[in-house]
Amino acid sequence: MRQRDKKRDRRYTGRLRAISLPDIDILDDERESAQTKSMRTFDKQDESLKEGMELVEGRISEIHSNYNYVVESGGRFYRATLSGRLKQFLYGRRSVATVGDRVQLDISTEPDYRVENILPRTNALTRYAGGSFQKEIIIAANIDQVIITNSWRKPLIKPGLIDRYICIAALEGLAPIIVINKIDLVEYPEDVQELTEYYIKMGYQTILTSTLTGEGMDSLKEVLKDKDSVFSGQSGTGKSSLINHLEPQLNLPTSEVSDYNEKGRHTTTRTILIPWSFGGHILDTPGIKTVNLHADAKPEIPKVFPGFHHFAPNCYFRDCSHTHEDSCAVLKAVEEDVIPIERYDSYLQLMDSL
Ligand SMILES: Nc1nc2c(ncn2[C@@H]2O[C@H](COP(=O)(O)OP(=O)(O)OP(=O)(O)O)[C@@H](O)[C@H]2O)c(=O)[nH]1
Ligand SMILES: [Mg+2]
Ligand SMILES: [Zn+2]
Repeated sequence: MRQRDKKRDRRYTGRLRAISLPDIDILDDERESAQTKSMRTFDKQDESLKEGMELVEGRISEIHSNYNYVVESGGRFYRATLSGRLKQFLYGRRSVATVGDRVQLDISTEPDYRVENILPRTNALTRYAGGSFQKEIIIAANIDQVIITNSWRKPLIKPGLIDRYICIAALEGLAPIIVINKIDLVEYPEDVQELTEYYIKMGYQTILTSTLTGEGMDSLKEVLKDKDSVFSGQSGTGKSSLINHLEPQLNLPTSEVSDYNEKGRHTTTRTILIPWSFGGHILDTPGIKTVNLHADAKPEIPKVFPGFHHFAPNCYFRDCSHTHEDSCAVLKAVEEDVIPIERYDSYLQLMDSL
């Protein structure tokens, strides 16, 4: 294996699982050294702790600026800053921690609480900026499931976006849940059925909701109970409204979708982590315009694209790209209409984009 390939491999397989202080803004080679550095940082963190600290474990629930956080611990919320020691290690990084990160908080310095350790992540929901730099944008860390939040109309549902979220979830080991909100705006129910049929048949949990009529809200609550979930999707799909419906006292800000272009107004501007009264946590996030994957993920897409895991094992070639190969089980399923042509087109588009 060439050195370059080796590096790539290491970068994809569970990179986020292994590191504690990820750096999002630097490129390949620098990234490598920063990663080694962050590992060393994590090892050293403990060694250089001051005496007399009173460390409690908590979780970052809001980020106010680079080094200013709200940390939840045992049901209490602490305004905290990153300790000088950690800042020194992490000097120059633009984004050090993410909402959902588990940390150790020194509460002996009340009222100036300090984050003294950032613990390694189990997973993260990550998307990438477009263009050749592919800057990493970590939406949330240490979560169980992604609520892929769509609205039927206002803004119009984009199934291609669902496909991309499902791929990211599969790559990071998160459970994807498809929510189609504003179901009260549906004119022809058979349209919804046509769109959701494939996902449901392939085993993806799909919930139709309306915060106006209350439809589907009990099923949604059932899925959220005792889990840590992140609501992600386009602006205006109703992420904050769904959360408010389940937990009215939160009273999160929401606003009308523009009549002119059916776009949301980016009402939620930063990610927050909140405990549900019925167990588990919720992360409300700002609306996104697009979801890009990293080019390194391309070889995995033929295996993780929605539903393809049911077919790909029957392809003649193990690394089948499902495009030109003989004896391709995916192409056969497309021919037989088991995989709708729209999903296959979406697959080609995603592969093309990487
Ligand atoms: N018709 C209809 N409108 C809804 C429903 N749920 C939410 N809305 C409306 O959709 C608009 C946008 O809702 P928000 O909750 O602000 O959407 P969001 O996804 O949080 O948007 P961002 O914070 O910008 O990402 C509001 O005017 C809500 O009243 C629904 O089930 N049906
Ligand atoms: Mg919102
Ligand atoms: Zn194939």
